[in-house]
Amino acid sequence: MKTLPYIAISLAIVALFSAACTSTNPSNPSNLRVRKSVTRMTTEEKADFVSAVKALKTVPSPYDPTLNYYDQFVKWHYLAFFCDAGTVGGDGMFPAHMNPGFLPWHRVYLDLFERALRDVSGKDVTIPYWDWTDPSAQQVLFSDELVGGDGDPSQGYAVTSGPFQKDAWIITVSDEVDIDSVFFDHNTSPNVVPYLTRRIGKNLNADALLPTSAEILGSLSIPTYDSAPWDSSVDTTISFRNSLEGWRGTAGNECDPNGVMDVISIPGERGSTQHNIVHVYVGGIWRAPDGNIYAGSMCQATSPNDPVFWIHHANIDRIWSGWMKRHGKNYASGGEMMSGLNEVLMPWDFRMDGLNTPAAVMDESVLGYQYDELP
Ligand SMILES: [Cu+2]
Repeated sequence: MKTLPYIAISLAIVALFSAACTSTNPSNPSNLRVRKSVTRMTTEEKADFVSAVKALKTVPSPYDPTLNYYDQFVKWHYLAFFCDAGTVGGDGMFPAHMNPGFLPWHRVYLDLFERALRDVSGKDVTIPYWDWTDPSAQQVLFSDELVGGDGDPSQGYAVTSGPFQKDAWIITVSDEVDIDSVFFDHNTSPNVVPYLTRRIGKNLNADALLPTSAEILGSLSIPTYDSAPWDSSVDTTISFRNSLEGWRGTAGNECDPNGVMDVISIPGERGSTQHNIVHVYVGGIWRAPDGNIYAGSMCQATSPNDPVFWIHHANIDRIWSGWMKRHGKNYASGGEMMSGLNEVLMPWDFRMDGLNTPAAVMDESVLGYQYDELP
C-alpha cells in the first residue's frame, strides 16, 4: 500500500467570527430549514423523511451511473474511511475521520444528502437528529415510523421491522476489508449481507452505553477545537473534535498498516465514547458461534447503509454548532491530513458553490439550515 503523500499543513487557528455572532442569519431566519429532534417530528414528517430516503435507492446517482443515489453516499463514506488516500483506487479521497476535518467533512456530507432528499421527494425534508441523552428519542427513533427496531437474533441480527427491514432495504455496498484483523488477534467479519444488522447495546465484552449529558457537556467545555498531533491520539482535554469523535486510548494505533481506520471499540483494547460508541451501540459487536466476531451495519465503514447514520450524525453536527456558540467559530488543523481551513474536503470538489472547505461551512446557516435547539 502506498503511503499518503505528506501534505504539511501549517497550524491554523483562526477566529472567523466573534462568539457574539454565532446565531443563525438574523436577517432572514425564516428561510432556514429546521432540523428537529426526532421527538418533535410529526407523523407526516417522519413518513416524508422515510419515503425520501427510500426513494434515493430507486434513482441513479448523478455522480456515478453504476450506483443508485443512496449507495453513492455509502460508497463515499466507505472510501473516506481509509487513512491512506492512495489506498482505494488511488483517487485521493479525503480521510474523513481521525483528523480535524471530521466535523466539516460530515457537515458537507449531510448537507448533500439532505439536498438529495429534497430533490428526490420534491418536499422540504430535513434530517432529524437523535439526542442520545433523551430516552424518549430512542423510542421514537427505533419505532416502525422511522428506522425500525433491533435485529432478530434468530436471523443473525437482521433488522426485520420497520421500513428498512430485510428484503425491503437492500444493501449493495459493503465493507470489503476486515477492519480489525490487522491489530487484533480476532477477526471482525466485514459482514457482507444484503440487509441491515443491529444488535443494540451490545459491545463485545460489555454493554455499549449511550453518551451521558455530563460527557457531552464535558466535550462542549473544551476550549480548543483540535490540537497536535491532530489525530485519534490527541489528548481529549485539548481537542473538542477528538473528544466528540470519541477516540480514547488509541495512541500509536491511529491507522493500521493497510490504511484502514478502526472504529470498533473493544473494552480493554481501545476506548471509545460519544460519536464512536453510538455507532457501536446501534450496530453491536458480538462473538458468533462460529468463533468470529461480527459487527452490525453501523459499526462498518459502510455505516451509512443504516439510515440511523444520518440521524446520529445530525446530532454530532448539532453539538459542533453548540460548541461554536460557546467558543466562537474557531477551527484548528495541522498534520498530514487535508483538513486545512481553506482546503477543499475531498471529494466535495464538485461543489461549484464553494461550500466544501472547513471555512465555508463553519456557519450552518450558509447551508440553509439551523437546529431547533443547540446544546
Ligand atoms: Cu463518518
